[in-house]
Amino acid sequence: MSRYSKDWIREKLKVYFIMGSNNTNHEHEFVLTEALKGGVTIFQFREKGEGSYTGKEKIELARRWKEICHEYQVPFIINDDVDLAIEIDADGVHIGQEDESPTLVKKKIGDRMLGVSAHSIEEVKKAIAAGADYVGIGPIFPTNTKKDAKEVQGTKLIQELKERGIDIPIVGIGGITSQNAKKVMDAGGDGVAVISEISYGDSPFDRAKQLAENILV
Ligand code: 3NM
Repeated sequence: MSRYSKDWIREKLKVYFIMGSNNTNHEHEFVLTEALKGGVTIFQFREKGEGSYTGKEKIELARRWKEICHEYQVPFIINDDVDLAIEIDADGVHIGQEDESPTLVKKKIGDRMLGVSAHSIEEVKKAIAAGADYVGIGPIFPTNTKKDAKEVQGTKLIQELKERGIDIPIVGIGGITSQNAKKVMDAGGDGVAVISEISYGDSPFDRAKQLAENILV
């Protein structure tokens, strides 16, 4: 069981911002705060890759960013790092197919939220069986942010999940901008997850606001 209802999760997934300290040219806390002010509804801490923080510094950064998100009543999700999520009492964990098994992760995190990246009907079904609260489907459009992203799949899988009546909250990811976000929602997505659209904007506030406006219509 999760501490959150499906409806609550669907609401929160709408404007899903993901960032690590190396995903921006701005001062990173500024980006996070501006994005939250602009209308982000859930945040994922994805601290990985070149120049990212590790060890104590990573823990401190996560703790700080969680506090900031909570000032805006925005849930704080951690990518991959289950131990960190438990240590700082994050609201959830997001894992990929290469990470620990979702069943095991769900056991460890208890009633916190579990998100799983999935690229096929089978992977979605497995995630549901393991107790996932939502699935991330991508890459919807070409992305430069994730170097090992799978083949671009458009909104096909999202549509297929809806057609088959597979009932789990869905967030699309990969190359999403305020211009193309509506396509994800029209296909049946509950929300859009973005990194660069917000993190590299001249004004992360404007980018988040625009994204929220374009999908919340
Ligand atoms: N996961 P941007 S694509 C983190 O396909 C991530 O599962 C993906 O960054 C997947 O919004 C992606 O800058 C990168 O394209 C998203």
